[in-house]
Amino acid sequence: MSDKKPLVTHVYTADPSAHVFNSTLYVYPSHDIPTDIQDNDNGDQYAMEDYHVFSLPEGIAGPVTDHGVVLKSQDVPWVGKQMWAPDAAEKDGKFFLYFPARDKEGVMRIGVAEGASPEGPFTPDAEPIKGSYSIDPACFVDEDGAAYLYFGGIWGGQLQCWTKGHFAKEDYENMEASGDDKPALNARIARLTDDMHQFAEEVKEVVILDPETKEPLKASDHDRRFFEAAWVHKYDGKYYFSYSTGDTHFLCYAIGETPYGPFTYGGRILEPVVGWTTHHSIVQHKEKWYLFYHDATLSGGKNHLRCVKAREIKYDAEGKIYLAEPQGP
Ligand code: FUB
Repeated sequence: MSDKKPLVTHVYTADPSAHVFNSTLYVYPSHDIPTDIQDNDNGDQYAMEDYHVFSLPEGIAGPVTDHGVVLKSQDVPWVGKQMWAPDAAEKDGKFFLYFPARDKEGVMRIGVAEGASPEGPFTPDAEPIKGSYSIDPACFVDEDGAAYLYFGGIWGGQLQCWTKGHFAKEDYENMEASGDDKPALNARIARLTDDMHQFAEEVKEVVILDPETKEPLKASDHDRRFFEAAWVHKYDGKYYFSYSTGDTHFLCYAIGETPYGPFTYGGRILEPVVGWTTHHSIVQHKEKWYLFYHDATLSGGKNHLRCVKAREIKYDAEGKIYLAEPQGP
């Protein structure tokens, strides 16, 4: 396991969202910080307060530049605590940072901040995106310019509290449905407005189908059901929705014909790494495709002190993803 070197070693980083902007490879990760808070299923130990941006002008084997703090919790009026996994997007020469955090009432929401450069800084909107909830925003801008925000995460990510159209605090303790007769909770998607600051439509569910039964994955299918860390990329005209299975610690993917899906389960990309969480992104840089991910090797296995890594992925003739070099022991 975890046979690659961390890309960044002077700070702890996690949840890497990688993009190529202006021909340069950038990574937008969470910035993990030490805390005395004990690990729990709430994720209270992930107590992050700001974001850095990193560039890799020569690709994953070259030097990494830290562009410093580009947004911090004190600058966002609605944020209470816990700035979790962010993502970035570019549209019409402007750059956008999407980020989740608990608001002052402890409810996870998603915010947006805008900047003139991929390296930040980013100026946040005063309020979270209207109608947003839960965690792990991932912005996909399609070839026609339409932009979509995917989001959601169960357990500490609170997605299980949003099945009734409002935040149902009483559903928090359940964490998720269980049983072979119930569908799994789904990630969410909404197209963004042209200015990238709001949802342009009602939030919809991202359904993952079993390739055999063509039915939505079941709640009891913890090896394959969505938990958190949504990511979408396009390869050979198809939309790939990838995600973490959380408590079973896999990174998986599913393939669809449109940004909305439904997506048919395709397989695993990465086996469990050192540390509880697994979270990733997939990006093409020059001729190659890369998986950015994290583990907790840099801190000797502390779940909340993680490090970002990258490795090449390939596609077989059927479009199935595999690691260019198999994951080591
Ligand atoms: O980094 C905090 C949380 O841990 C992220 O939002 C999840 O995806 C998991 O990696």
